[in-house]
Amino acid sequence: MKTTLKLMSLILALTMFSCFNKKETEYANAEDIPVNREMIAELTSPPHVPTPVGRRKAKKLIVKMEILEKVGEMTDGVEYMYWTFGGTVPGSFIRTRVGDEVEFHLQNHPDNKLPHNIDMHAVTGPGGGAESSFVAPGHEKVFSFKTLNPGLYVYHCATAPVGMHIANGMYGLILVEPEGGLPPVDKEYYIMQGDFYTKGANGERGLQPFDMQKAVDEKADYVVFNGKVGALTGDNAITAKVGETVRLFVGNGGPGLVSSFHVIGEIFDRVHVEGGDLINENVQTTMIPAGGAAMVEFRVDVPGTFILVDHSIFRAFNKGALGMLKVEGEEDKKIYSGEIRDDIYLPEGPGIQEMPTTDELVASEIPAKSFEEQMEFGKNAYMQTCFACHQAEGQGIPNAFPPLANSDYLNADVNRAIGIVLHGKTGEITVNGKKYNSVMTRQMLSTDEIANVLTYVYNSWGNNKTVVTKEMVEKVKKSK
Ligand code: HEC
Ligand SMILES: [Cu+2]
Repeated sequence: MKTTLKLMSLILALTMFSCFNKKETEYANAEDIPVNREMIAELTSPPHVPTPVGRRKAKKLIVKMEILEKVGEMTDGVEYMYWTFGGTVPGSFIRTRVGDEVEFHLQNHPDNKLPHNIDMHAVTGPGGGAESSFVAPGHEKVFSFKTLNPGLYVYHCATAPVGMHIANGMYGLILVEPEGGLPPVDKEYYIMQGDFYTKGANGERGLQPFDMQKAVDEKADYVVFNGKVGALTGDNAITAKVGETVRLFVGNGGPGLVSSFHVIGEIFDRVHVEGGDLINENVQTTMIPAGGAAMVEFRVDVPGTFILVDHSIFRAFNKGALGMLKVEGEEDKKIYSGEIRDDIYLPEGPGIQEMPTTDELVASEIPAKSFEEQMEFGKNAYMQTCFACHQAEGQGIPNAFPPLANSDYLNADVNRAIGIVLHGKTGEITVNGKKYNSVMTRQMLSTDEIANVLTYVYNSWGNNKTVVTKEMVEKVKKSK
């Protein structure tokens, strides 16, 4: 009698146990996944992302997001009144898993001027939450939703005029991981492109107001990653070590432009196309629509600085859509040799010859006969070789390429400048009070061309009018 009772209770306990232990994959619909316990969501500012969900069970996830309207720097000397989710552009990264019940608290700071709301593309419901979250300054709105579909989703403000709220920076990403989480990687980063429209032209100083007409015409003054020019360059570059796997959560807030996302010198091993389940492999450039996202994964095999761009390339070099991934570690000459040789190629000649010495090169060129000619030839050389990085007026690109215009570094030491053009330059330098830590490759120019191009640079844009001669260049060359 006693044993049967024991047996029965054991069976009962076992069935109860297995019932509670029911595997989540057995739920046909994500909405049936039970949530156990409550948890405050970790929110992070770009380029960082919260801890992966890993094997954690679905939970009631409490998200507290504060809207802040605040002035920030678009680029050197240019300020902008950003409207933000969580104080940054893009807004705080939200990381959830399928089956989570998200209790969203949208807080509009009392110092703000305007009402806002949030439309999350991860939400199944009217307006993606916009209708329930419209909140005036000094108020908090609460609504809740269940994450049904795994993927990487954009969220944004959807208060009229919608385009204006987005253009001012009101967008971010929410990730819904599948059960068990995404496969682990070594490094994860959060990057989001956006286009900005200012009353003044690109670079015009001061606090720049939003320009509605330019936005309607989609004529962006700035196209940037993470809200400003240089958010991911120089000291702000994202980093990895040789051999590590990297996952980029890349979004595009728009409001107007589609991004052709590319990393110079890398091939994406895997791309979650449009942030969904479809995986494409071996991709060079992935298209990220306005209001869309992608997860991009690759292993870094060699050291160096890899440049992130919108491959609509003027946006990268002239409007700011340029970031950097700095990879440290051992070189692998099998994968990438670096420059081995520079030979002369003569299609009609008897095969490959050696590079001639500088003297031979000089002899075959017509040297400049006057200062005016030096300036003319120098300008040509500048527009062919230096312009891409240092820009047309020598103004450079903040945090990436130092200015040659009015450069204290340039003016302080002509032999050093000659050396830089001859041999290239790496390592930290300070130009006009700003630090740069990047790479300028050796410029393949003859002694005459170096003399001309530097004479042009020294006699333009407020520099100290040094005239650089071929002899000066040769002296530096020999002194090496
Ligand atoms: C591929 C991009 C690139 C090109 C092309 C390039 N530079 Fe640079 N240059 C740089 C970078 C990056 C630095 C800063 C290097 C560092 O951080 O150590 C630099 C630094 C300099 C500096 C010293 C810093 C300053 O602002 O005064 C001079 C002078 C200079 N470059 C001249 C030239 C000239 C002249 C040319 C053309 C013949 C040229 N560069 C072509 C990228 C470039
Ligand atoms: Cu808004």
